[in-house]
Amino acid sequence: MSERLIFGLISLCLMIRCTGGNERCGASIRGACPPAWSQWGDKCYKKLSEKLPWAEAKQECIKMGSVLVMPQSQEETEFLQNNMYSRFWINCNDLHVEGSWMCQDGTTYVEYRNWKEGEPSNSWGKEDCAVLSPAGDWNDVPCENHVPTICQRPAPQLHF
Ligand SMILES: [Ca+2]
Ligand SMILES: [Ca+2]
Repeated sequence: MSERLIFGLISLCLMIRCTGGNERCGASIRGACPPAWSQWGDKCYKKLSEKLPWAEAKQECIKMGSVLVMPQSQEETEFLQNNMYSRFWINCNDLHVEGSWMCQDGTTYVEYRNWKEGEPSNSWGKEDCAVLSPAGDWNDVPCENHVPTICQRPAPQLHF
């Protein structure tokens, strides 16, 4: 049975149990992440066990019905560093136009930037993918580097 199906069945059971005006019940279900996913706010996160090149990392997340992580605040970054990895790929690249960085939360363009001083440096003319460094700020590195990966997906929203 797929993870999605199991989660769907759990949600359905909870939904049936929670009919009948139990308000606390409804509130506790909203935003629950699937098993093996960690929650922060309205997002769910999962780390991959393998270090991967950027394009493969992005693809692996899509295979799991998620996207490559794109933290948009210091608070979110701290949660990820404390609970997942201290260093990981983020969904930012300048592969299409050198120096023009595209950061995306799924398909939504993200304005937030947190480059380390002196970055992005495009060192040796071949740094087109962004890594969140242990200090919490960003650096551009070669996309073929093998780096830890975190995937994200929205927390399911169940309305009663
Ligand atoms: Ca570049
Ligand atoms: Ca760099």
